[in-house]
Amino acid sequence: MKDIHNIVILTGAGISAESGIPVFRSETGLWEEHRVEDVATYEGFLRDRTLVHNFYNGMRRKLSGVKPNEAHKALTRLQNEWKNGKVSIITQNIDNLHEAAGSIDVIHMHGELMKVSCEKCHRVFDWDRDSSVDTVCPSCGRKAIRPHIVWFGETPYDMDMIYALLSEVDLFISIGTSGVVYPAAGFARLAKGRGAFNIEFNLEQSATAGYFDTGIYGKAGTTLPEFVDALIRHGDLSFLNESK
Ligand code: BJW
Repeated sequence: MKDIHNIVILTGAGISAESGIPVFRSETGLWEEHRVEDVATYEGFLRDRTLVHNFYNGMRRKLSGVKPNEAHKALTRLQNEWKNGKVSIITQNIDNLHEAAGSIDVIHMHGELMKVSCEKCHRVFDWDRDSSVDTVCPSCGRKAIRPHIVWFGETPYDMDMIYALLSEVDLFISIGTSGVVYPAAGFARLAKGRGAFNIEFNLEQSATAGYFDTGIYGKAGTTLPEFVDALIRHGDLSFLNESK
C-alpha cells in the first residue's frame, strides 16, 4: 500500500443523520412533502419563490438546535492531528455541522443554509433569519435574495479547487452519500484515476461502491471515530489488513 500524504474527504447527508437531520433519499427524507422539482430547481423557484423561501426558512430554523455528532468530531480530530499532509473536507451538505465541530476550510459544494445570495449583484451574505421575496439585498438594495443553495441544473461551487485537490489525493474517503448526484458521485472515479486508495463509510453499499477499494458499513458516528483513531496511530492503512 502506498504512503498516504493528502487525504480528501467527501461527506453527504448520512454524516448528519445521527445529529437528527433527515437524509434526502429515504421514505421520511427532506423533500417528503414537496416535489424535488418545486424546491430544488431554479425553475421551481421562478414558479413559486415564496414556497421555496419558506422551505429553506423552515430548514434554517431547525438547524439552530442541531449539534455535530461523533463523526463530525472525528474529522476535526483528523484535520488537527494528521501530520503527513493535508486533510481537505468537501461536503455536499448545506448544514454547518463540520464548522460547529471545529473543522476548517470546509468546501460546501452545494451551498450553505446559513447564507443567502443576491440574484442581481451576486454577493453572498451570512444569514441566520428568514428570507422572503421582500428581503432587500444588503449590498445593492434590490429585492433579489435567494437561498445560497445549489439546485439541480446549477453549477456546484469551488469545482476548480475540488479538481485540484483530487489531482493530488492519496486517500479518498466518502462518508454518508448515496453516490447518485453528480459531479460528487464522480469523485471516487477521479481519485482512483490518480491512484488513490478509496474507502466509503455508509450503512450500505452506495451506487458507486465499485470505485472503492474497501467499504466500512455501519453508523458513521461509530465507525469513523474508530477508523480515525487507528489511522492517526499507524500513519498508514496497514491496520486494515490486520483486522481482516
Ligand atoms: C449513513 C447514515 C449513517 C444514512 N452513517 N451513512 C443524468 C446523469 C448524470 C447526471 C445528471 C443527469 N441529469 C442531470 C444530471 C446532473 C445532476 C444530477 O446528478 N442528477 C442526478 C439526480 C441524476 N446534478 C446537478 O444538476 C448538479 N450540477 C451539475 O451537475 O452541474 C454541471 C457541472 C458539473 C461539474 C462541473 C461544473 C458543472 C447540481 C446538484 C445539486 C444537488 N443539490 C442538492 C440540494 C438540493 C436542495 C435542498 O433541498 O437542500 O444537494 S440535491 C441533494 O442530493 C443535496 C445533497 O447534497 C445531494 C446528495 O445527497 P446525499 O448527500 O448523497 O444524500 P442521500 O440522502 O442521497 O444519501 C444519504 C446516504 O447516507 C445514504 O447512502 C445512506 O445509506 C447513508 N447514511 N445514515 C453512514 N448514520
